[in-house]
Formats: sequence, structure tokens, C-alpha cells
Amino acid sequence: MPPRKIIIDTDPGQDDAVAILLALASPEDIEVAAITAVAGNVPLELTARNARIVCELAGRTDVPVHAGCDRPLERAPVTAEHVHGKTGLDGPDLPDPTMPIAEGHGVDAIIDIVRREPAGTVTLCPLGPLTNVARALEKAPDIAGRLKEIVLMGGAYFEVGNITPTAEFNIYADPHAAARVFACGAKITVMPLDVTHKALVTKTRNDAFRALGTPVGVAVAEMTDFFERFDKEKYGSLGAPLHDPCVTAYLIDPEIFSGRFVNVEIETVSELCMGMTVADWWGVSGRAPNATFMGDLDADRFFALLTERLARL
Ligand SMILES: [Ca+2]
Repeated sequence: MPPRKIIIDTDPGQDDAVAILLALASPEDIEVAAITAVAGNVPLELTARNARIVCELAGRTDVPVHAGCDRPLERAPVTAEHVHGKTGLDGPDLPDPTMPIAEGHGVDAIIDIVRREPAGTVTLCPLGPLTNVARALEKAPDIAGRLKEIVLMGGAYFEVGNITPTAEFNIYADPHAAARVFACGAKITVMPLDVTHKALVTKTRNDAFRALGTPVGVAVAEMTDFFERFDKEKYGSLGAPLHDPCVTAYLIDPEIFSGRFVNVEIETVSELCMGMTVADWWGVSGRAPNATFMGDLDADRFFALLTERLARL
């Protein structure tokens, strides 16, 4: 099997950084055609900067990093510096990037790559708010039918929400974009909080990253050191949840995850429940399934894969 060709749409974010590093460390499984940055955890200028910092950390300045949308489709921007720090990548002391931003808007990069490659071969991997993907689908509706799959981190059902009582950050930050993506007809696989809150960086797991002794291993350990403070205080959890790496781990070893093919609709009207992912887990709505919504993962297998792959960089 040739490696899966993917576009990573991202708002780094420490966990985005780990997701990107895992992809770049796995060339036999994943070929990263481009990275498109979107406003999310921090503003676009910083996410586009952070994506390049991560590429340089991995020694992969050949991967084009495009800047995409700087604000949601309809709502005011929401950011998450309270989790990720002022830069979005607080923790390790990493140098400013020297590689330039690639020419062309991120939305056009998505469209061009999906149209250029054979139909059914490109997988989109959104790790942030879905603004770029929704804009691409709006501008080029034909790309929905050309995608192999969309594998995204976002939403929650049993865990309900993290940015509001009823919504997960990526979906809440641009619910109108999410609604369009879930309605686009492409094959969709979702890594919600129900899964990612079980992908916890315990002390033992973080020690394993640090023990790699490489710049990448140490940087990943320092990133998770930084953003675990927030989750430990908020949830009393054992460590930081590695949300976004669930997406790239799924591409390498899908059997780490289990879930259900269900209907998922996005709330875009009620302010109280804005951005809620209404997942019909129990099949009571009669609405047609449109997404595989993951519910569980084998955390030990996930961290073993992650550590083994990061060791290569
Ligand atoms: Ca993210």
C-alpha cells in the first residue's frame, strides 16, 4: 500500500504539533502534501508561524505551509490562549521559523491538491476549526466527491463540551463551517473528546518522550508539560489529553480506535448549545448516518506508536 496522501488543516496548538510530528515521522504510512493553517487556538499569524516551527523541528522544510482563513464564517473569533499559552506553542524554547509561508491561500491549496490528485486518494485532516475546509467546499463543491476521507478532531457526545458546557472548541469556534462539512457527503471519521480525553499523557508516558533524548522528544515533553496544567486543574485528570494526534494515529493504525457510524448534526441556532455535536449514538433519530464517531481507544497502543515514531525524527 502506498502512503496515504493527506492535507493537515491545523491551528497549532501543542497537540496539533504532536499530530504533525507523528505524520512527518511516518513516511511509509502518510505523505503530507501540504499543511494549511487556520485561526483557532491562537490567531492565524501565530498558527501559520507555529506550523512552520514544527516542520523545521522535524527537519521537513519541504512541506508547504499555507495560511488560510483568519476568522470564522459568521461568528466572532474565539481563541484558547488559556490552554495553549500566548504563542499557542508555549513550553519548549523553539526558534522562529526561517522557511517562508507557501504562496497561495490555504483554501486554494486544498482545492488544487484535491483536484490535482486522482479522485479518492486525498485525505483531509482538520485539527482545528473547520473554516478552511468549509470555504474550500463552498468554492469547489466537486472536491467533496473526490476526497478519500475527512478525519477530524472535534466534537463530543458523552464528554459534551470543553469550551462551553455543550460544545468542543473546534466545532464551537466555527459551528457554521462544521455544519457544512458534516453535510458535505464525504466519508467522515471523527475523533471527539470522548476519545481524546482518554489519550492522557501520564508522567510515565511523558518521561518516555523525554527519554528519547532528541530535540523532538524533549520538545514534545515540554509541550505536554505546559498544557497539562490546564487539564489537571480543570478535570483533575492524570495529564494532558493528546487530542489531535488521534487523527494521525488513526491513519497509521485504525484499530487503535473504535466507534459507531451515526448521524451527527451541528447546532448553529441556540446560543446556549452553539456548536454542540448532536451525535445519534443510540440510533433514535431516524436520520441517516454521516460520520464514524469514535468512542474509545487503546491508549497504551496509541502511546507506544507515538513514542516509537517520534524516536525517528
Ligand atoms: Ca488543534
